[in-house]
Amino acid sequence: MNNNALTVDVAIIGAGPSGMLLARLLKLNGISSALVERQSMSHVISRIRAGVLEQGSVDMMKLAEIGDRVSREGDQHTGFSITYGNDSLRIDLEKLTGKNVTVYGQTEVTKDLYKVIEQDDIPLLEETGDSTQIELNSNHVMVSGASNGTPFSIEATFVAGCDGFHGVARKTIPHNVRKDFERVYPFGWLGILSETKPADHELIYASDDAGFALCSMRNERLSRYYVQCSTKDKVEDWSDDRFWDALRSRIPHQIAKDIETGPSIEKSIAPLRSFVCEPIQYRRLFLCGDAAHIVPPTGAKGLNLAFSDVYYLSKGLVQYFDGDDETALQNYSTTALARIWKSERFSWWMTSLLHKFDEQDSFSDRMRRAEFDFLMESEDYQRALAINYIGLPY
Ligand code: FAS
Ligand code: PHB
Repeated sequence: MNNNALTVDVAIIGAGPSGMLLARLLKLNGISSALVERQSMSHVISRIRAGVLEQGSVDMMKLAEIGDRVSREGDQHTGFSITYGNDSLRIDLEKLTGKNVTVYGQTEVTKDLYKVIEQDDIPLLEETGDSTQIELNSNHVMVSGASNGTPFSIEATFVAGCDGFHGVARKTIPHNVRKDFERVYPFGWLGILSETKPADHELIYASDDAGFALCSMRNERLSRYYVQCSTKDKVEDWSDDRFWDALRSRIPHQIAKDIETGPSIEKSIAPLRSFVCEPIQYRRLFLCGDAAHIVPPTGAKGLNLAFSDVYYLSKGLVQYFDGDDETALQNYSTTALARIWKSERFSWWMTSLLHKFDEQDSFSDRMRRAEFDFLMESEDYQRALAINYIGLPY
């Protein structure tokens, strides 16, 4: 007996930021959806991930009518620093572009979204594990599985794959239709949270002969730090003392000498890759966010790119269900991929500039240093960086 037989306009696989933002925007436009999530929502909300929102993402939160808290509690940043050894360059976002970015953790975004998903009473089938299956038919889709052991089936007009890099949706596009583009980096990021005063009031992207480090924050008593590590490393290989020593050795002495250290309250290693799937739509299936692409977090683009995907897809779905026309929906993949590839390029460039590649020869080291020196000297080059960092137009 099927305990959950739903019929909605759009089935959404994945209740991370992409899936929940899409569900919310559709609801506000009178389009019904149902969310399917492999984990428990408490697990989804507990994940520590992105920290920087482009203005476009904040605008999307306002469009979804969840912009109050981020406007109140989000920290406006008018610039950030890039350092190389003891040399430091501040990228003045406000002067170079007239725009800022907002520091507001993805955890908070997810909490804001989940609150309205519950208020909107949008069906959310959680703890589905790997049970979810997608059936693409000519005039509808079927999504089925088991939520907490209870079978469900969803009949819908379309299905949105918002289920991240390891999800099931992308695999539904046949291999002879889909082309994957990938670069796996020979290093990862070891990240910690500590209840300490952040190293500076702005972010510091640091590079040194020993490798990359990032000083970020969530608030004035919660710091978020990362150091480049080997892909072979395990979290248990990195004591707090080893982490702090590595961080201090990769940032300018002037900053390192005053850094407040303390116990890590979260510690994790993220692998780094660039990845794009083409196309990101197939028949009645549309991919959004990490299901469609992955960027190394060096450019702070992952979450922000997911939001622009949702902007394009929600616009196309609203036009379709309003009976206007199907053009935007038919062109979703082409439109979204144009912005995706430019963000992929920026994230790859920032990663290449700031990380030590194991097999890097002395010539490549000099190229990295020369890139930094040219950035120091050229306001035009700084402006090109700033335009990408604050977020390219949708
Ligand atoms: P998500 O991966 O957030 O959400 C996908 C959801 O789908 C998950 O809840 C998952 O449980 C669910 N799912 C998966 N398979 C499923 C299935 N078969 N059925 C149902 N549900 C399924 N970006 C930055 O900008 N800065 C960072 O510092 C940063 N750090 C990151 C660290 C890590 C470890 C990871 C993995 C990503 C990081 N990112 C970072 C990128 C991250 O923020 C993503 O861009 C963002 O979460 C994208 O959101 P979604 O597309 O919703 O994907
Ligand atoms: C973070 O605060 O987690 C963060 C900030 C900027 C990045 C990546 C991560 O580029």
